[in-house]
Amino acid sequence: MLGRLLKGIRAGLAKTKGVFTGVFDLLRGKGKVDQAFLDELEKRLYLADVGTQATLIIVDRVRQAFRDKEITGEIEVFVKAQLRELLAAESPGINYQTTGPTVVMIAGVNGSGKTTSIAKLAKKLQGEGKKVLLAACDTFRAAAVEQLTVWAGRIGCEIVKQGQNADPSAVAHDACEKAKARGFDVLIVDTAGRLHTQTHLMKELEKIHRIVSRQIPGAPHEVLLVLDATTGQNAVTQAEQFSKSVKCSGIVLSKLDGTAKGGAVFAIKQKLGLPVKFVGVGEQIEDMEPFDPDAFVNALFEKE
Ligand SMILES: Nc1nc2c(ncn2[C@@H]2O[C@H](COP(=O)(O)OP(=O)(O)OP(=O)(O)O)[C@@H](O)[C@H]2O)c(=O)[nH]1
Ligand SMILES: [Mg+2]
Repeated sequence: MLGRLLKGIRAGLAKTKGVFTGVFDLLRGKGKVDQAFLDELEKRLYLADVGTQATLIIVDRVRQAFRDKEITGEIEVFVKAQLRELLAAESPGINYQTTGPTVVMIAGVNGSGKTTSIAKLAKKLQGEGKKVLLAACDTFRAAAVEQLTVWAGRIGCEIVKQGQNADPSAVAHDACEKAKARGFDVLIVDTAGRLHTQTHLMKELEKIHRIVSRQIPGAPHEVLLVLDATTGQNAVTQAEQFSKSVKCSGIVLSKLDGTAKGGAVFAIKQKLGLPVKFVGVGEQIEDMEPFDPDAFVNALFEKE
């Protein structure tokens, strides 16, 4: 299991790994842990997009543990452990309900990878034996319903939809009814891309949330924010702004395959306290991995 996981993340992280080479070259070098070394470590972690806060924490801990000591293999082990610890999540994966459908709501800005991530997630859950229903609540963008319908057809998944410009909350309502009546295990709700500044669209998101919570106790059980990893630190800012309107439970970090900015997972976790739950590593249906901090950090530090 871990082997397969590592393989997917490894491939997806090829570019980010390149940036992290700077960090582990330093840790595998010779000399002393002096101020020059610590400054260099700070610079290289920062360049790897780890983010200011997470970088300062790591450098400070290295300073406390190794100041004036020789650089040995121990320091690499230490830094890896620190990186893992920064990413550790209390609730990895989906928070499944034992009774009634588990509702997973997906949100994010335009083009971040929401719909693709939904298809990937649905396929993964089906593979785990779950009965999955999709709700096409992006009625705003032309062809959005069609796009989700095509995915549903490909993976053999049922979908609740209405036409373009229908009220997304009405679609969500119908989907909840169907999920309950027909014993679906998981309902995944697609939503239109939006910016936090688009007040009416943010209100609409809140309304979908409200409707779902009225229909099914405790729902939505997950609100996953899909962030495009290629936007690096902007993804962090985006998440910060989004979280002000809807309470998110985790992140899906998409497009990790196309970027050297995968280090942003550290900044996201540090700044927002939101766990990355899944990562997207390509455009194909199988290109999604549950996020595993150990596998992630190991993949970053692996030699070619
Ligand atoms: N390389 C790569 N491309 C991805 C990944 N996830 C999504 N994409 C691509 O990103 C583009 C946008 O994906 P969508 O899933 O349509 O994004 P969305 O957030 O639903 O977009 P809107 O509904 O328009 O807001 C598509 O071309 C996807 O194939 C990923 O993990 N890796
Ligand atoms: Mg979409």
